Amino acid sequence: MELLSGTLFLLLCVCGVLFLGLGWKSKDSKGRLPPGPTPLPILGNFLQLDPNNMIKSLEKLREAYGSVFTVYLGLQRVVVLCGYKAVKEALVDQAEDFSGRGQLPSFSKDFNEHGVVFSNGDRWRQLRRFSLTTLRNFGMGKRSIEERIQEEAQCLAEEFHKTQGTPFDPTFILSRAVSNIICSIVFGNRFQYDDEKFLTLNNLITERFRVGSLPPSQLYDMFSGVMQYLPGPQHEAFKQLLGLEKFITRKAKAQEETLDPNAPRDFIDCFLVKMQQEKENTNTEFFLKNLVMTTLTIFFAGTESISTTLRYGFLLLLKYPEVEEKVHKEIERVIGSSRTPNMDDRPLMPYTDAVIHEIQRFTNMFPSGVARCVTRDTQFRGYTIPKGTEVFPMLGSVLRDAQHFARPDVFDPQHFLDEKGQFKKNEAFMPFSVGKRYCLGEQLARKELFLIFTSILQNFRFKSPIPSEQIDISPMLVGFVTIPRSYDMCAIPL
Ligand code: LZ1
Repeated sequence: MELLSGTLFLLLCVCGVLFLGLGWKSKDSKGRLPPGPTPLPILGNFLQLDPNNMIKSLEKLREAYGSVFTVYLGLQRVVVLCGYKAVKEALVDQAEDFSGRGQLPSFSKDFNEHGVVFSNGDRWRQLRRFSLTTLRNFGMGKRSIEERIQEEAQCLAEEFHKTQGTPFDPTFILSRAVSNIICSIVFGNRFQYDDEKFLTLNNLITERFRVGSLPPSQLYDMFSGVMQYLPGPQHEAFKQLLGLEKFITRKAKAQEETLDPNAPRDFIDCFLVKMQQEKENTNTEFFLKNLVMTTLTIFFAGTESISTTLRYGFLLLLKYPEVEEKVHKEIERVIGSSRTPNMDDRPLMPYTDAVIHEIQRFTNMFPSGVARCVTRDTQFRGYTIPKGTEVFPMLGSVLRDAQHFARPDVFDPQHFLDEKGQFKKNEAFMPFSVGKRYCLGEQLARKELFLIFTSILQNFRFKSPIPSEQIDISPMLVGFVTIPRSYDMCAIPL
């Protein structure tokens, strides 16, 4: 009897699991989901997806199922959008439907739905509006963002001078410079490049991105239910963010003591002022946890992405000296050598602008975007996507869409130039994503790329210690982000 009931119990469990696993089938009876490979219970499409190479696996599925398809990362259903047309129709034409943030377990766990990047609903709307206006209006009283970037670009050029034309790996110095710009905006001050505290902070972020792109972390995002109980580097990532969180919390408390609501010194001060204004509001989204998490996301989103793009860009110039030469010529013609570049120079420099666009296109910083989700049951191209379903807008497939770029796999600034050599916009240029959740740092990033790029090339000619034919411009890693291979360069003063 005992044995029988035990067996029965087991059988019921198995049935339950199978039923749960297949639950999506019955749930979707009201509408058709986009096509996709048949998932297994619990495992989903694990067998069709290589966690070492998620992006490649998804591109393969596109060949079989078309530019809109469904996959299951474990139990998580994901609708994948490929190419300009599909991404634009979803994120722009049905902007409200696709304005949710998906769950990236390896990030969401620490953020726990706080801060501007990983929240949803009214909290997200309020934090986004605040962050956008605060970043946009930064001129108020104190120095503008442009001035902060210009100052940092000059400090970076000085560091380049110290290498005296000998080969060096630009990774660390670039990430310090870019990180300093964010520091100046959120904390009110930059740091010396050898400041201990600054280096610690900076290492926390670099490590976070490195660990976050390793296979166990990708697996974690697929199977967080299991991976959170297994040992492995995925847990390190959380420790790094905790270190940053503590630092920012301490900093915010210190600034509160000396706050002058009439003269906010930085982003944190602006948030503190907003907290005071909303003190009476019991439903306010402006409280310490959201301050810390919003600052944290701006801090770390603004550091690795931009410094990696610059690093990839310098590598591409080493590979194509003739492109670098034309940029030098344009800088000479428009700016000269005696004054600091500013944003008014950009419209006069179509070639440089095209090169920077092409660098961003080629770098493909976020191949699968940052996961979205649909905010309600959504009709899309005759399919029904149930509320809460994750959506991957494959930005990499848009940036290499053969319908929009003549030679998608080749680095060629002509992609952004017309016959007269004037800058030519391309609607498929969307490295910052599009729709209601496009990158809120876009304007900042574009200023930084232009000002740092031109300031360095105004002062230096690049030289590669190895022949340019031997330079490998294919990425070292394509995961949540794209990372170029490491390299050494020489900066010869002009
Ligand atoms: C982001 C970045 C990193 C992680 C999440 C969102 N936006 C960089 N820009």
